[in-house]
Amino acid sequence: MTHLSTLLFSSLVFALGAQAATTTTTTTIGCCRLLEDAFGSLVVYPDSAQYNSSVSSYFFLEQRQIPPTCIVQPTAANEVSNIVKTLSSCSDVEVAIRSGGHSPNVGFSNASNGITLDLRSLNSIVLAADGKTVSVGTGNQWGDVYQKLDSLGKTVVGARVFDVGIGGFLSGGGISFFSPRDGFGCDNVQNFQVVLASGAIVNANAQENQLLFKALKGGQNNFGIITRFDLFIKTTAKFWGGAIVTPESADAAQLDAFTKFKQAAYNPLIEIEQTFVYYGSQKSYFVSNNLFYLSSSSNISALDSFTSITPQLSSTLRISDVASFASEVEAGQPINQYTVYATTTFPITSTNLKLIYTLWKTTTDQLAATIPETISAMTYQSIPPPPTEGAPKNLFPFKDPSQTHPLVLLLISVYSPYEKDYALLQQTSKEFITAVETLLKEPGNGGVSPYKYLNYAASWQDPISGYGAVTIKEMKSTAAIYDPKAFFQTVVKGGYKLK
Ligand SMILES: Cc1cc2nc3c(=O)[nH]c(=O)nc-3n(C[C@H](O)[C@H](O)[C@H](O)COP(=O)(O)OP(=O)(O)OC[C@H]3O[C@@H](n4cnc5c(N)ncnc54)[C@H](O)[C@@H]3O)c2cc1C
Ligand SMILES: *C1O[C@H](CO)[C@@H](O)[C@H](O)[C@H]1NC(C)=O
Ligand SMILES: *[C@@H]1O[C@H](CO)[C@@H](O)[C@H](O)[C@H]1NC(C)=O
Ligand SMILES: *[C@@H]1O[C@H](CO)[C@@H](O)[C@H](O)[C@H]1NC(C)=O
Repeated sequence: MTHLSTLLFSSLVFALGAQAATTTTTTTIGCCRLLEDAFGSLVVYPDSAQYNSSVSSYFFLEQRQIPPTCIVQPTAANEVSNIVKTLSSCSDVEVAIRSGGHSPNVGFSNASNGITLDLRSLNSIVLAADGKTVSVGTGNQWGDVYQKLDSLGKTVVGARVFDVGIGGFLSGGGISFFSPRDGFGCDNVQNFQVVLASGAIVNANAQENQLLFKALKGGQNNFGIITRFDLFIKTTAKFWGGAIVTPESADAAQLDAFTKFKQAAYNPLIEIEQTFVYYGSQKSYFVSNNLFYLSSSSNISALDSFTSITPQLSSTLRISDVASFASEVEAGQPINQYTVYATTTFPITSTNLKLIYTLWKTTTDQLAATIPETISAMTYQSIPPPPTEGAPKNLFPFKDPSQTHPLVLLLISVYSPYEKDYALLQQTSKEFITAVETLLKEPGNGGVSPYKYLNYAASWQDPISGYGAVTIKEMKSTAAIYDPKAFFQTVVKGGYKLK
């Protein structure tokens, strides 16, 4: 449609829509005009600079492709509330909720031909007077929060990558440098400020709206729009960490080190991401270990099995702060790529990491034969321990630390600079996870946990099913209380749905 005909068409619909505003508006552009009538310049359309900058700020190319009809950019919770009320007077409209835009899953935080609520202007960061919590708008990037707190010797349990958003990360779980000690990011939320489908703005915490409080820790966008997170502040000194890169020749030693690390007594001060990676542009395999030890002294001995592996191509191990580490991890991420993330979880055995690695190399060699520029990465890390006895619960199926400590969280990510390869990336990730789970189910290989980390899951996976039947039943009754018309499960189509 040309710009002119869009304008003519929309002013016609606007005239009709305005007349019929008390009933329903049946087109997306009509709904955009209703919003514009109420919120003016917060509503932006294709071809404007604000619209372009919102679309191009999605981290992955597949989320930038087909544009929404309009994007609404609220700056405060009461605007979000009024926007939700207006949206409920529109029918047949698809709505997307977007914070940091880091989901790789197409349509999870955008609505092609729909209306995207871009929450990035909800970006205040306010320290409570008592110094115990910090109120963080969902639109911030974690790095902004770290920069504010580092200089005070304080921090929060957020992403390990500077530019990841608050909203998706915390509503899906959230794994931080501090997670081996402090649990998931969502377990360190004191209060969620939430806009419900009715437009009501409520608080969910250990005293108020307790069912909603639990449901938001892993339920992502099924219950409401979280506008603000009040996060418990942790005191932290600078700590030891960084990345060591080794060549393919060290792969066996690396697998051995991670196996020993998982089989040793649990140490809540150690956080490790061990990533096997292939760069098509260099036709080379590497291992990159992100190693962190939460102590301001350089405790080399606890991580000796990793730091002594040679040859090292590079090492950035040092004492530093959260913002510096998060910037470093961000710089290591491939950018401007079509990407699929997929995941599984399993208990360690003496041999299973090695067996999975062999499958991954075969998969990667095959992918590189079709997409020479591909990047393929597989990361092993740990599942954060569950909340301690008596603390508020999350939705995840773990009761005590003995259930999480042996678990390995596997993330595979496959990349191409070309849209034409996206279907192959999906197929490759699916075949790989299926092969890994088949292998793990063979006698002696450890088995597979039903838990799949929602923030790493592919669109073809179903992480909510891993929470278990009892929890899902509870989530459904919570949704029936807080969103009786199931706005967040039907109008907000993107994401893993309870239905
Ligand atoms: C480069 C990179 C690094 C990463 N690093 C980490 C890491 O260290 N640890 C980790 O655990 N994960 C990490 N992840 C995964 C990350 O947690 C998820 O991608 C997460 O969903 C990103 O949140 P976002 O707000 O940026 O995403 P978005 O794409 O904006 O949102 C993701 C989903 O959450 C929903 N949502 C967003 N905001 C709200 C809200 N306010 N209320 C209700 N629903 C909402 C959206 O509708 C969407 O379905 C990383 C991802 C990338 C791409
Ligand atoms: C949004 O999601 C749709 C699927 O609903 C997808 O086809 C499209 O590429 C995405 N568009 C944008 C602008 O992110
Ligand atoms: C917005 O992006 C479109 C498509 O890339 C481009 O044609 C247009 O000039 C851009 N407009 C502005 C104002 O940046
Ligand atoms: C160093 O590591 C050892 C072995 O893991 C541990 O016992 C000790 O407490 C650590 N010291 C510091 C300062 O963290």
